[in-house]
Amino acid sequence: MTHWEDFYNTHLPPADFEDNRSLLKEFCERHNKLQNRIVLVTSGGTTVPLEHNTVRFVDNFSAGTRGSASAEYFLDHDYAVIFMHRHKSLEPFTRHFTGQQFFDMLDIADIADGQSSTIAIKPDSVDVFAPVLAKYKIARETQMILYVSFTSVVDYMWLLRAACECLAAFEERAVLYLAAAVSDFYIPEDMMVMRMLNYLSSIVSLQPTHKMQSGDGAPTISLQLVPKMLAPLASLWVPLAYVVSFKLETDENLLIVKARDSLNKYKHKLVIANVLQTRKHRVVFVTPTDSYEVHLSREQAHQGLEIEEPIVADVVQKHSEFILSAQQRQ
Ligand code: 9Z3
Repeated sequence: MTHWEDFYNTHLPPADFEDNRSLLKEFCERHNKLQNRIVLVTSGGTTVPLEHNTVRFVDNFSAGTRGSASAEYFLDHDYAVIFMHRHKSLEPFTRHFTGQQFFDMLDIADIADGQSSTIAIKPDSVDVFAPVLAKYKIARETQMILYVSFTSVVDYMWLLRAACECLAAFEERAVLYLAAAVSDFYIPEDMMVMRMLNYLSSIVSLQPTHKMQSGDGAPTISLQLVPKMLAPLASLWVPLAYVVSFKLETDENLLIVKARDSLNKYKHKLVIANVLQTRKHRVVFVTPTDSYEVHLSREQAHQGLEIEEPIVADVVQKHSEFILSAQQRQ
C-alpha cells in the first residue's frame, strides 16, 4: 500500500482545488468566529479512472442518499454543513424531486393577454414542495451549507485533507461524518495509460500488483491499495474532532467485527455499520464500549420516515456528550 504522504506527493490536486480550498477556508473561518458547531458530510462514491484522459472508470456504489439526507438533518440541529459530494450524486433538498418528479409538479397557464404564460406549482404539490423550498432558502440565505464536489478518489483525498485543515480550528466542535463510499483500490498515476483502452472487456484483476498492460487483446488491469486516510485524519489532521466513519458490508456476520477492527485501528469515536441490502432501514452503531441497532419499523418506513433522522439525532447527542466531557476535563 502506498503511504498516505506519498499518495499526495505523486497525485496532483484536481483543477478546481484552489477554488474549493478558498471556499472551505472562508466558510470555516466565518462559522468558527460564530462558535458554531460544524459537520463535514461526505457523500456518494469515488471513481477510479482507467486512463489519463478518462473515458472508462471503476465506480463505487452510492447514490448519495445517506449523505444528502443526513446533511438536511444536521442543518435542523443548527450545524454548519460542508457537503462534500460526488459530482451529480444526490444533494440535500433537490434530492426530494429527482428526474421527472419536478416537472410533474409544474403547470403552464396562459395569461389573459394571450401572448405569455406563467409556470406554477400545481396546487396539490405545494404541500410537498413548499417546506423543502423554505428550508433550502433558509440554509442558503444564512450560509449554513457549503457544497464542494469530487469525482475521482484522488479528488476526494485532496478535498478531504483540505477540509480537515480548516476544521482543525473547531477542535471538539467539529464532526466528521464519512458516509462517502471510497474506493479501496486505484491505479497510480504513473501506471495509467494515456489514451483510451481499446479492448477493455473482460479481465479486471483486483490483486494489488503491477502495471496495467494494454496491447492487442483484452488488457489486464492491476489495482493498488489506496492508503487508509482515516489513520492520519483521526490522529494528525483533526485529532480533537468527533470522527464518525461508515462501514459497508454485504455479509451481516462481518459487520460488527469489521467495525470494531476499524475503531481499534484508527481510534476514532464511532463506526456506523450497514449492510448493503438493508441500509435504508437498519444500521448498527459501534463505539469502543458498545454496539446497538438503530432501525425503522415497517410502519415508520411506510410513513416516509427516513433512517437518517434518528441516525443524525443520535450522532448529535453523542457529540454533545463528547463536547461536555472535553469541557469538564479542562
Ligand atoms: C456507507 O456505508 C453508506 O451508508 C452507503 C450509503 C454508501 C451504503 P447511499 O448513498 O449508500 O445511501 O446509496 N458508506 C461508507 C462506505 C465506505 O466506503 N466505507 C469505508 C470502508 O468501509 C471506510 S470510511 O472501509
